[in-house]
Amino acid sequence: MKKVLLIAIALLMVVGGSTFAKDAKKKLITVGYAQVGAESDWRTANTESFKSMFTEANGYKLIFDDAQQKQENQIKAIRNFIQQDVDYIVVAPVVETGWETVLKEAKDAGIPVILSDRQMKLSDNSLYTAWVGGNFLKEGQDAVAWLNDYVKNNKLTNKDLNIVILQGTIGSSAQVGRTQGELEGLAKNPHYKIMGKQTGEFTQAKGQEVMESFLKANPKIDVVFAENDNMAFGAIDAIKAIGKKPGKDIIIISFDAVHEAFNRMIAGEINCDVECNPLHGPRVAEIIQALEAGKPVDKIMYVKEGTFDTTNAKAILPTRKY
Ligand code: GYE
Repeated sequence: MKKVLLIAIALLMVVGGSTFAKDAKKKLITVGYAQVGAESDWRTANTESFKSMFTEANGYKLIFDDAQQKQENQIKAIRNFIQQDVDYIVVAPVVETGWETVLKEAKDAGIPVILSDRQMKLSDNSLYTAWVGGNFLKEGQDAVAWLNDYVKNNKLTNKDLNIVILQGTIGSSAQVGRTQGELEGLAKNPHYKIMGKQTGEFTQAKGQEVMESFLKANPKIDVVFAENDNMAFGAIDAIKAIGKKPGKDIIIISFDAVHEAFNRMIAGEINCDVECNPLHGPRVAEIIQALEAGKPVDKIMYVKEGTFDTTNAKAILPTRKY
């Protein structure tokens, strides 16, 4: 009798132990992140933010996919995540449109989709749970507001200014919002002459190439809007190559405000930088934790962002996290 009891207890311990081990494993929340690519310093900081947040130590298993700036790759990645039955799908969509089919597949599989960074334009907003990122339209407006102040403070109000725009990936919400803010703001001043706008795909190499062609077509450019810092770095090289001084002969207004851009502002090569915060890892984790706890989450969450220029860059640089 005693022996039977002992065997029963031992059996219970084995069964109980293995269930416990399974529970511990099950507790890791699996997150598939369909990332845009690795096109910029901003993107590198964003990837790092996810990789350092979604660790096993923090209770997550992260499946990370770099789509190399191609929507078709992101769609494939999302389908893979569905097949692997992840707990959550996170997408930083390359472009705004064309997501309904794959998001419906995620919905049918019962997997919540969280958007981060760029937005999607959908016929049915119930296809995603929440979005967190920057307010790109406001960023474009802030950039023009800075130029308006600069013009006033430097007594340039009566001067025509030739302006070019290095746009981001066409159709990405970061490009759409920033370009809209810029064009609407610039249209209010007849002295602002837009001489060209073209995509530099958010990369330094393409930014340089497009700036070179702008300068060839029109050497009298006064202002450049670069819709991200890496394109601004490329533009700076193109401007230097024709013997002009970036930040002096040509005003440079950029977006993101990554670390290197602060160095460039301190050096006087970038005049103004509108901030776009890439540290979305912890923000997405907060959304997931709320959902796990059955709490409601806001559908749209804008991150607060500032504007920096040569007057405050040096003081602010030591406080920057990316
Ligand atoms: O400005 C750029 C990156 O979507 C806000 O993507 C992001 C943009 C960012 O490549 O540097």
